[in-house]
Parts: sequence; C-alpha cells; structure tokens
Amino acid sequence: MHVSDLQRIRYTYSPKLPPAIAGKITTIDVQKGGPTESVADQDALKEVFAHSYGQPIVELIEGATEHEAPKRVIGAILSGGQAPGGHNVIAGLFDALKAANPASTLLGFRGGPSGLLENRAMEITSKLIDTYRNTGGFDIIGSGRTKIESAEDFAQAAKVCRELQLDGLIVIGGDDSNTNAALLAEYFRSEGVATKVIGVPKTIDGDLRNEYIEASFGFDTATKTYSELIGNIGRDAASARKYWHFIRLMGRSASHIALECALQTHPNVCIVSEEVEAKSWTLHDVVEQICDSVRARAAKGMNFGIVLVPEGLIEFIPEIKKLITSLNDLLAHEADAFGRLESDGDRVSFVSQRLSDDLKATFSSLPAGIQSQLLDDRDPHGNVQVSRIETEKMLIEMVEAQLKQDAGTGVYKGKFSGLAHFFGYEGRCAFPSNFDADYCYSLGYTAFLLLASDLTGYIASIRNISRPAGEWKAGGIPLTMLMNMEQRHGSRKPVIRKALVELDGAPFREFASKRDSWKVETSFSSPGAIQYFGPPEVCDQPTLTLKLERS
Ligand code: FBP
Repeated sequence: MHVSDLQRIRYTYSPKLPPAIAGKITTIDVQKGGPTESVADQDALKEVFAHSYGQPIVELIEGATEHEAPKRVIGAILSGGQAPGGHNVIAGLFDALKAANPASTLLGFRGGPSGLLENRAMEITSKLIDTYRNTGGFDIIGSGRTKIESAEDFAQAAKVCRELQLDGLIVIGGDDSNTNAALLAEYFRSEGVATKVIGVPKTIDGDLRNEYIEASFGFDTATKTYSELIGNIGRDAASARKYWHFIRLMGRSASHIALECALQTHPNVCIVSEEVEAKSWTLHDVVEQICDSVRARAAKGMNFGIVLVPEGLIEFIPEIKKLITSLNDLLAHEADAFGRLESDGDRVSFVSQRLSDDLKATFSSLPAGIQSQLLDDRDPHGNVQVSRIETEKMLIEMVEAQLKQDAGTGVYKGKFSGLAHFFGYEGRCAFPSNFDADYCYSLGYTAFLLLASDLTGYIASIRNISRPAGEWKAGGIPLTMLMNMEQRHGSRKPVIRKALVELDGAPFREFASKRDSWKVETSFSSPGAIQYFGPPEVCDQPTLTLKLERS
C-alpha cells in the first residue's frame, strides 16, 4: 500500500502506557482478587468450564524483584470485523514480548481463526511491525469470521499449537471470538496443552464491555469518524434545506454507535433499538416517531433534517424479531430445498408458504427488497447479516407513504425528500485516534504480561480510561465472568453476554433529556475530523459515552 504523509508521521507516535506497566517489564507483578462468578447460569458454566471457571480478577502492579523471562513463542489472531487499533494491539504485544526477551517470537495467524486451524502462521518482525504502527486496518495478517466449533476444530487447534510450541495465543475479537477464546483455554487445560489463551476486547459496536472492560477498542475512532460525516451532512442539510437524511450506522445488535453519534451531532431523530424493544414499538410506531419530527419541522418551514438509525433496529422490533427467529429455524431446517431456489421471488414465496399466519402478515408488510435481504445467508455464528439490510431505505419509503396519506387528508402540507446513507465500513479502518492508539497498545502489552504471569482464559483489561492515560490501570478479567448460557442453533451454549444500551444509563438519559428539542429545532453539531496533533482537549478526549458512564 502507498504510504501517505500522515501514515509516515503516525509511525513515530509513541503510545502511552498505564504507569504500572510502563517501567521495567521483568519486574511487573500480578495482584489477584478473590474468586469470581459468571453473570448468570453459574452451575451450567461451572460444568462447561470445569478447569477455568471462577478465576480471580488480576491487576498488574510494579514489583521490586526481577522475574525470569524465558524465550517464548506467541501467536496472535485478529478475528471478526475490523476495528481501528488492531495493529497497535499487535505492536504492544510485540514490544512487550521483545522487551522481556529479544529472542522470543511473535507469529500472526493469517485470515483469522481459520489461519490457526490451517496453520497459516507468519512471523511478525520488527521491520514489519514498524510499517503498521498507529495505522488502521487489520491487513498486517488479515481477519476472518470462522468459528472454532466442532470437536475436530478444537483438536486441530491443539495440534497446531503443539506443533508450533506456542506458549500463548492472543485472540483479538468481539463477544463471539472471546467466547471461542474461553472455550479454547478450557480445552487446552483439560487436554494438557501448554498454550495459554488471552482475549482482547475488540469491536466498533461497543457491546463487549462491563464494569471492568470499560470499552472495546475501535468504538472511539469509528464513532468519531461517523460523527464527523454526520456533522458535515448536518451542515449541508441546514444549507440546502431540502433533504431529510436517513443515516444507518453499524452496530449489529446494540445501538451504542448511534447513541454516541447522536450525542456528538444532535440529529432530529435517533432511534435506539433497545428502547424500541423495551416499549414494544411496532414498525409503524418507529415510523410515527420520525413523522412527528418531519411534521413539526415542516410546520416551521424546515423541510430537512437528520435521522439516525442503528443497523440492528430490525431485530429489536418485537414483531420482526419473532419473524427472524422463525426464518432462522426455517432456513436451517429446509436449507437444501431453499438452496435450490434460484430467484428472489421463489425464495420469498417458499418461505411465506411455511410461516404462521401472523408472521406471514408481518413478512408481507415489508418492502420486497427487505424481504429478500432477510433471507440472505447468516454469518458463521448464525446471525442475520444486518449490515446488508437497508433499513434506512425502508424507513424512507414508509415515512413517505405515511406523509402522502397525511397530505391527502390535509394534515400535512410540507415537502419530503429522503436521502439514504449507510456508515459502517467508512469508520472501521480509520487511523486510530490517539485514544485508540494508546488503548490498543496498552491492551497488547497487557495481554503479553498476563501470559507471562501464566494466566489463561482471561481478557486484557485497561481501566479508568475516561481519565488521562497517566491514571490508567492494567489487568485481566476471567472470561467466564462475562458469560451466560444462550440458545444458539437450537441448543444452550455458553456465550459472552452482549452489553446493550441501558435505558437507565447516563448516555441514554442525556440523550432523552435533549431529544424533544432536537426533534423540532435545528441543533446540529459538527465535531469535525479526528485530530492527531494539537492540544489534548481536541486530541485526547474519550467518547461522550465513556465520559458520561464514568463521570
Ligand atoms: P465485530 O462484532 O466482529 O467487531 O463486527 C462488527 C461489525 O462491524 C458490525 O457492526 C457489522 O454488522 C458487521 O461487523 C459487518 O460484518 P462484515 O464485515 O462481515 O460485513
């Protein structure tokens, strides 16, 4: 890839580390807390994780005595969707590993978890890592969504780790990938495989978090990138005064991205999926929320505005959620017959004939494009690929139809012209903000220190991150602490519980206190582009979500 001037200058940025781990690496100690419990289903999880359930939370602290630092071989996997800062996790891991013992080796598995199963390992050298420091993307080794699932997969992973004599394996991923990391750690322990497994919390979606994992990496940069674009569109809308912009934002389930962008940019409407579900809103209710704003603004002569739509919305509307669950079962059970159908029309009528009457009515009320998008392939974890469902276009169509009806009865006299946007891939590989550059480097560094402390089945945790890096703390959280049992592919499986937007949490309450005025007035805010050089108040600020949650 061509090296831009910004990229060249970013290579030289030195990420900040939490003070306790910034000193001599071979003197760092771990301080252990008491035993822990999972978030739910403790008995079932104790059975699944017989060798790794209930481990203590650990904090890394400065020690006084020197530890041995044997030569180690460590492997790293980037898993799932890209998130800004992945390269810095690897850089932090590399620097810590080499600082402890320069003869150690870091391997990267190419193409995600399948790279481990197929033993596609490559050595990460100093020369290589220096051309990826502080850059976006996962292209140093690539990523993938393969799930390590069957008994054969686990045995194959163990075989490769033994062959490569891996002391440790770092899995950089979201909730599903870290669930995999926990299962691998358990399997390796039960089979006497020496490789220790440590996870790193990645996902722009921001839904892998709890009291100890204050944010997943990438959320900061991605939301700042989207907010810049939304802010620009707001200025355009207020200048041209003729379009309603419907902007769908990534976030497969949770609405954290949409909410953070709303706090940054003050749109007229931001739908929050978790509220839709909690209040059992129908699709018609969602459309009405938007129409209310369009009508109120039209009455003031403002036929323009901004609507933010979280990409996961469709799965949170109770009637559509039921439909999707039924479609998932149907497509799983009739996969062969369904796979033989050639046209969208055939697929839609095949499914319609097999749905119950109420679900059939819901399905046929949806625009044709959405019907066929709901039948697209699921991802390897069984999820509907919501990034392919054009909810923003569906809402424009439905709002337009409602306003036409209103116009017919004289209720509405304004104009409405909707424009659709989808922001997702635009933000996933941006140059990491200073926050993400520091946070990710610290996570990688911490992941090594957890392995070097002989821990397995942990996820790296950096805490106090709403404060400047000089106040950050590093440590590890047992992965079993984040888990519960959920229904997946027809059976109960251990999984990391997704952190959704809490309606009584500070970020949502802040939004709820402002939205009535945003709905009618033009209050757009334009935060501008991420700044990498300059005063800390513009370069080193965390997200509003983090500030509000931790204030
Ligand atoms: P992860 O959960 O793996 O981090 O991915 C999140 C995400 O960016 C979602 O926001 C989006 O729905 C999905 O990935 C898109 O996946 P793909 O890259 O496979 O199109």
